[in-house]
Amino acid sequence: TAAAAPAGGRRARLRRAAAQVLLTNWTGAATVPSRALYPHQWSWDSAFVALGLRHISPRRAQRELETLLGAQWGDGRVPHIVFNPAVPAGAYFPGPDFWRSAAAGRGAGAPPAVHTSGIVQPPVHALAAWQVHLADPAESRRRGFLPRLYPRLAAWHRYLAGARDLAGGGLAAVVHPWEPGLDNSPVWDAALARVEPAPPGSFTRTDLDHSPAADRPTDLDYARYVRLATSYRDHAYDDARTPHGFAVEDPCFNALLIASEHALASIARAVGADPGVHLRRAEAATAALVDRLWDPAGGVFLARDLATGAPIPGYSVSGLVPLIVPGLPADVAAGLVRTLHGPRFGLGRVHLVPSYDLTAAQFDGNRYWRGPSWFNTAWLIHRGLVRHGEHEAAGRLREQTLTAAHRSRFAEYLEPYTGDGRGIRNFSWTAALALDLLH
Ligand code: 2M8
Repeated sequence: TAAAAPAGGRRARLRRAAAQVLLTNWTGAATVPSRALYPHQWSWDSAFVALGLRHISPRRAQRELETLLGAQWGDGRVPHIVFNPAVPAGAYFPGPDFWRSAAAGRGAGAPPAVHTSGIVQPPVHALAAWQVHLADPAESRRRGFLPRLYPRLAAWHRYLAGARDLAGGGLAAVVHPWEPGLDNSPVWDAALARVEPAPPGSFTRTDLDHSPAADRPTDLDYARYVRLATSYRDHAYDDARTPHGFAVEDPCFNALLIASEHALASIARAVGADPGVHLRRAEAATAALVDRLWDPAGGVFLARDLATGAPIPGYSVSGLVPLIVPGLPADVAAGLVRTLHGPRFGLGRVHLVPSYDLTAAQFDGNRYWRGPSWFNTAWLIHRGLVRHGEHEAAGRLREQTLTAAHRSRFAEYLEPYTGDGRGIRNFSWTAALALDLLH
């Protein structure tokens, strides 16, 4: 179902509509993913938003990242949510009164005056910061954007490469299914099943006020998410002390860290610092990624469960995202491209790239990260295809993504076979990444 390219007039309309979404979702210092469902600042959303915003207002794109990194903790972690104090505490669960960052996170250096969550999300920020700089280098220099961001981004990467290398194998681990951003992916099912759910009635979900239950994680998923987050909080968000009930090395998370480490080398060069440390770290992490997570038989990267030490069987879009990694061995890249076009992901035959294996029993085309196609992963795969010279496939994916963004009114995600929008509309990263693909 490769869609026809939107013609000139349609492109201009799409551009205007996408810009309008970003204007509406801008709160004065940052962009919310959605006014209703996600009324605060999210970490990787902001990085994707900045990539689009730079085409409308490079200055605003800089502010987006500055606001997020302004809430960074002393230990280097960048929280996955920065709470907006103007939004009522009960508008989103789990909110500031659940995470209690300033008190519980004091030992880890949580900022005293900003409320944040205590977990993280994929590190797309250096990659975004470098692109934002390139959009208007003069404005960036005038505002001292890179010199101010560089130490913060470097500390963020040091946290992930240090405290989060739980297995000591050279990759960062995620300790909650919200951290990789692919919340209820079937890949987490087995690891999550070992987590004792929080008692029913001990918390109240707010997401179901805004999105159909069939498109969202289940109550049982949430009970386990709550248990894990509570335990981390009650151990002062200390990675060494917390008995992590969930610890996984995720390919998408680590691929983004590597791509961002390359971007950080460019940033280092621009501010007169040594890029060597970043390039060496990127090279070592790429070797670890291939060594620990590549599955040559499947032609995909698999997550590794640190509780069992074994790879997690299950093909997720996360395992294809390493296509963005510079310097990936050629046979690995070729394997990923083959898998993308194969029956499990059906590139060109379904809409965008499904978040989970189309042929698997767990595939559910409506439910969040268990099958629907998402625009951020499509954008990453597009970038990976371009990197590996797959221009025709990249061009088709780009046109499909633009058409789908328009037709679905910037849906959060799509049913892959019909291309129908799911979740909420006017979703920020959908609009931002469509804008970026228009340029
Ligand atoms: C979703 O996750 C949040 C929790 O962080 C939620 O379900 O409430 C995910 O899609 C995540 O990747 C995304 O960053 C976030 C905000 O768009 O929503």
